[in-house]
Amino acid sequence: MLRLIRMILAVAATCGLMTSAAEAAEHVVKMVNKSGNKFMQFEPAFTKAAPGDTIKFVPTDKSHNAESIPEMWPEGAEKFKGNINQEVTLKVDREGVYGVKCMPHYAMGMVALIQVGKPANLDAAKAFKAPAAAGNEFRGAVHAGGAVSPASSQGIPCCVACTCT
Ligand SMILES: [Cu+2]
Repeated sequence: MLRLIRMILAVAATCGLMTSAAEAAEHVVKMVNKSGNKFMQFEPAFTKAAPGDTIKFVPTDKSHNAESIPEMWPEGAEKFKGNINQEVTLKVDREGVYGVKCMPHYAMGMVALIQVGKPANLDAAKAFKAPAAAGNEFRGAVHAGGAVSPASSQGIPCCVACTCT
C-alpha cells in the first residue's frame, strides 16, 4: 500500500513538473525596419499564445514601439503602451485576439496580432477597420493556426481577424 502511494506521489510530481514547464511560455516579437519584402514590421506578425503567456516586444531596429489597439482587445484585458525604442512585455491572461500597433508606423501597416486561446472577441476585431495599410495587413497577414488562405496568391497567409477564405 505504501509503495502504491509513493508511486502515485511520484507520478503526480512528474505531472506537476511537466505542467508547469508547458505553461507560461514567452513569445518574442521583434520590431524591425524590414521583414522579407515588407518595411516596418512586427516579426512575426501573428503569434498564437496561451493564457498566462508573455509576449516580449524587442526593438531590434530603432524608432518603433508596441502598444494596444483598443478596438482589437479582449474585454477586461489590461492594455499596454511601450515607449519608442523600449522593450516591453505584455502578459496575456484573457482569451481573445490582441491587436498591437507601432504608433509611428501604424498607417504603414506595422501591426501584430496575438491570439490567446479561443478568439472570443473575434467579431469585434473583424468589425474594426484599421487605417490604411494596417487594415490590409490585418486582412492579409495571418490566419488562425497559420493556415494559408487560397485567396493569398502571393503566399501571404490570411488573418485571424479577416474574412478572406
Ligand atoms: Cu514602427
